[in-house]
Amino acid sequence: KWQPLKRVGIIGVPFEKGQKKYGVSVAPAALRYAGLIEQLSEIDGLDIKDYGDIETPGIEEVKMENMAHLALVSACNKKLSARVSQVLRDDRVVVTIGGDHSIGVGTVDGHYQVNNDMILIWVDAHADINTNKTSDSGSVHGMPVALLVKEFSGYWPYLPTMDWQEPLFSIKSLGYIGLRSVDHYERLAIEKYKIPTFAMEDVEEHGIKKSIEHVLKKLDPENKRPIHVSFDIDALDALEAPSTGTPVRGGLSLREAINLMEIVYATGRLRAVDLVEINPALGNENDRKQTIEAGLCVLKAALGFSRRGTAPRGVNDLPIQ
Ligand code: 6HN
Ligand code: MN
Ligand code: MN
Ligand code: MN
Repeated sequence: KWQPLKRVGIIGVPFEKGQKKYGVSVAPAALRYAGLIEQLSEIDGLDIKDYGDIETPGIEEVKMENMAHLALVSACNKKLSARVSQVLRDDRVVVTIGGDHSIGVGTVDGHYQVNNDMILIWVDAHADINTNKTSDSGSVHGMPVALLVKEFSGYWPYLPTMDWQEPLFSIKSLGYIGLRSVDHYERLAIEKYKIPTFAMEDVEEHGIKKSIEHVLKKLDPENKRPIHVSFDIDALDALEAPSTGTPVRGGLSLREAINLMEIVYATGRLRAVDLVEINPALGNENDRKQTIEAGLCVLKAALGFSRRGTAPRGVNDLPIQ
């Protein structure tokens, strides 16, 4: 019954206030400049529509303990959530290009509004499940999962400007792949709520194919729920994707990430992908190029690009002289 949706909608989110470094907001422009739309359009049968960028200028800040730029993060995500819902209602797979990972609040919220049976695969070096009480950084890009899940509402104070976002998504519909930099309370949360998690040690033990298959089976044994993949480029090894704000060595190879995405694509149930935390301002020209290329490879795999190649449609012989 399920088959891959060949219609795709692209959203850019030039937002970087969920963390402290300059440059991650440049990624949507850098990916577009590198040929994002053109490269995706070359995939067999894809119909791409660009919904443009989410801009959030001129928002007045509010003060919140150990949580920087809450009002800006909130305003951006509110707009983003509505746009994500719109793309899904247009019957397109939504591809959101960040921006830092705080934008996961908007993408998942917007997806949940349309498909409340969705499952979420968080592919990341980090678990991004801190609250403002457990975070060492005060950066919201380390908190999106904690903001989204209903089981965490009791761990948050009242958050001014966030009234639009009702955390309804259940932590039982969440799985992790690629973790290797997990804070103490984040690990406690993973254990307490038994979040299906394939940290790098587990990927090592089972391989990437079994890892993603286990997570999908655990969250959705009947293979009937829409899938959202939130892909932080720092899930990749820092040698594969150096231009990112919080790189961690010893991560996924690009081959593993591509394979993960191919497997998700093959389910036919992928409805949303986020690609976040590419920071073109970090590293040298070569780092930047390598990181952007890696991001494009991951997205192409998610949208059906085949490494085997595809024969021309409706043709069964080579051209004759
Ligand atoms: N990201 N756990 C650290 C923190 O500051 O809370 C790192 C978060 C990184 C977030 O890469 O999306
Ligand atoms: Mn992240
Ligand atoms: Mn990360
Ligand atoms: Mn990061």
